[in-house]
Amino acid sequence: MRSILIRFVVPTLIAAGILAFFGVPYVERILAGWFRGDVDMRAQLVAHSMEGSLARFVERNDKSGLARYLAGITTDERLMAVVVCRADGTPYFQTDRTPEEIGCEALQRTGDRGSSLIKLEDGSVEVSSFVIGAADSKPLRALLVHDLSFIDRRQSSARNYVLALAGIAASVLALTFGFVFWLFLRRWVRVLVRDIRGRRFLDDAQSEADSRPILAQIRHALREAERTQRLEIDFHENWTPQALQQVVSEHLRSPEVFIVSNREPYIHNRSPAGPIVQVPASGMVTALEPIMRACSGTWIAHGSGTADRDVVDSHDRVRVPPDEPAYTLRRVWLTEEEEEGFYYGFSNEGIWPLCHLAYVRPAFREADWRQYESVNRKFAEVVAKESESKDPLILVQDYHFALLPRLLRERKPAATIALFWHIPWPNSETFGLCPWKTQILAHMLAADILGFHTRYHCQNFLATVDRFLECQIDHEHMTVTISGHVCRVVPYPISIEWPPRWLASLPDVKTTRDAIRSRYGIGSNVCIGLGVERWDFTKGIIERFQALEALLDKQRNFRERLTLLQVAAPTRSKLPAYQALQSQTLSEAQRINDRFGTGSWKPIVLIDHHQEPREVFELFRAADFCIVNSLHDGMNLVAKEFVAARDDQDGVLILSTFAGASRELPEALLVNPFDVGETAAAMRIAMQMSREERRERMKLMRRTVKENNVYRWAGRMLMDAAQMRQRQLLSKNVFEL
Ligand code: GDG
Repeated sequence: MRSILIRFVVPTLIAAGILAFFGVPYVERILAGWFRGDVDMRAQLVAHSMEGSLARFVERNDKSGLARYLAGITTDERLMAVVVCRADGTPYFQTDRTPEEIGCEALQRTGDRGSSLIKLEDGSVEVSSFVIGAADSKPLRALLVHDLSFIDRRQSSARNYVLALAGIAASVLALTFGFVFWLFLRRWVRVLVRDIRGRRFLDDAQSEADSRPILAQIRHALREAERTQRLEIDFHENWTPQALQQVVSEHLRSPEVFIVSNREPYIHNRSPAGPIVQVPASGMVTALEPIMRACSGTWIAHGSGTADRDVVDSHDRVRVPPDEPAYTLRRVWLTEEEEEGFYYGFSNEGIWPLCHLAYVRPAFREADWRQYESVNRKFAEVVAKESESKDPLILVQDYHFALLPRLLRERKPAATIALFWHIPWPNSETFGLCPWKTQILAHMLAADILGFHTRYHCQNFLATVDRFLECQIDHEHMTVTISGHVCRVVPYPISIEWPPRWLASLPDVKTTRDAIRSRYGIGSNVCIGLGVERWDFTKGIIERFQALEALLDKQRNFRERLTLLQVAAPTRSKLPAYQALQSQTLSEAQRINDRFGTGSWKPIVLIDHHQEPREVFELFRAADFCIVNSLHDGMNLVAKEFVAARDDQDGVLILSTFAGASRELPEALLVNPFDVGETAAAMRIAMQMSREERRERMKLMRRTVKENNVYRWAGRMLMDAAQMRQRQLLSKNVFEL
């Protein structure tokens, strides 16, 4: 109702006021003109009828007769007085009501036959004159004084009438507009509510266009706007932190931005020299850190470092990055039992193997599930407490927080919530193994946006929802409607920052390569194959070793000519599957080195500890080829980082077809990681590839990674979030009316 007042009634009243302000003086001027015209005409008539009689009285010098005659005439309320003047301008006679200010000198203003408006103290008079008697006989002149106060009276009545009329007309108009608009809106509200609830609001409304043309037009306009925005994103070539900042301030209008993840972007660990900061080996952190720098929001994560508690303030907050603070890290503390059940148990022994087809059996334990639920609730509480606005933008990360969207929605109904799933989503049959599948799916669908790396993962998710939940799925627009809430399922291929900031401090490729060779004892005639990952069974490290063994086995001429430099950053080392992988990796590396190694040459150099990001990029620049043969991987950022590191346009990428990155980088040598022979052949081809072909392939891949960098990934997701916010605002406005 308030908006009807603002949009219709107030403007109409303002328009009426303006009309009255300018219209009333105009009407007054017109009326005054008319009345004065009347007075002039009347004066001429009176003069005409008096002329003869006056001449006779003057001729006879009959002043008393003249007085009686004029007294009769001046009883007319509008003819106030008559003054008769001699030829020399002295008064001959004047009637009783002649105003003091009027005398024969007024003749100078009127001339012999004319009139003039004279303002007196208590009103205006019109004075007209005419000649009495023959023109040659020193004639007398008569002045007729007409009272004009009736014009003022009539003007004031006319003004009141005009004002009253304008007021009544404006009120009637405003009420009519308001009423008609209200009737329309009532109808729209019904239609919109139904459509929003039924998720068709922005869907194709072609069939309804005829019956609801206005609504169809709104939909059309919104769809057009969305398409333009999407084109803007898709064809915007130069995605930078500044462009991302612009999206945040212009499209999202700088709301509170939160990222929630298990892994924190900076870990403080104790050391003899005091707390030291570590950047964890995590693709998710690598991708999100630049967004937080751009948005300067709050990142909420599990405080897992040994010195994490030592550096936070009384609210468990610390500003990061430590050397150039740009955003807030809010740490959440977990007990040992919570970490055990939530992180190691349900997340990494349950969901991780469930979602990766690496043939490690998932373990689902009731106690782990309970901890998973309670830690998700704990994080929801922290977000609600940290957020001051009622509609923050919350970007939830990964499979550790599948329950968070609903838990957040219960606490912040107006929030815009996006959950990004960094790992693959399996087919419905596989996901069906999870005993709590329906709870997980229902909680996830409370998000506004669910993001996966590839369309294929989105389709797997929709098929899973279709199989296990009662809901409406629109496959064309990739939306799921459940209990009136619409959730969009969208592919956002994640990426890396461009250019990676670590490159700035590194020397040229040749110098870097020499440094690495001498650091790891690799001869100058030996090719460097590189593997960099968390020490995880999904990454295919053992299969890589087997492929190397097969190559050296079959092609003796490659012995002493190739060394695989393998970074394996320890991760989840408490878990039996990871312990088994670590010892298998160590023994396989040892076995292969023992089998083929000669003198100073070793086929495998295993770096079994965490590297600083700068060291990782040093290795990328030193390698002849980089091998990413994950058995299953949501995206894989190592592949993209290797490409970004090679500004010399050299180096070959071997990439698993089961990594999401293979969809974007077809110029890599694509391999089936389960096919040891094919992977071995790819290593051989990489070593034998001509410089020209390496350059061509690398150029194409660099262009792809540069254009599809992490800012575009974030920009697309944030733009979609902005659209969801616009829709929420629209429907909120509609409900409020
Ligand atoms: C998940 C998904 C998805 C590796 N070793 C060290 C180190 N790293 C860095 C790499 C890279 C990151 O860790 C690994 O990223 P990935 O994408 O390869 O893999 P996940 O950690 O499994 O990430 C994956 C990703 O989320 C993003 O959505 O692509 O599919 O599984 O940045 O350089 N970094 C440091 N020291 C190391 O020793 N500092």
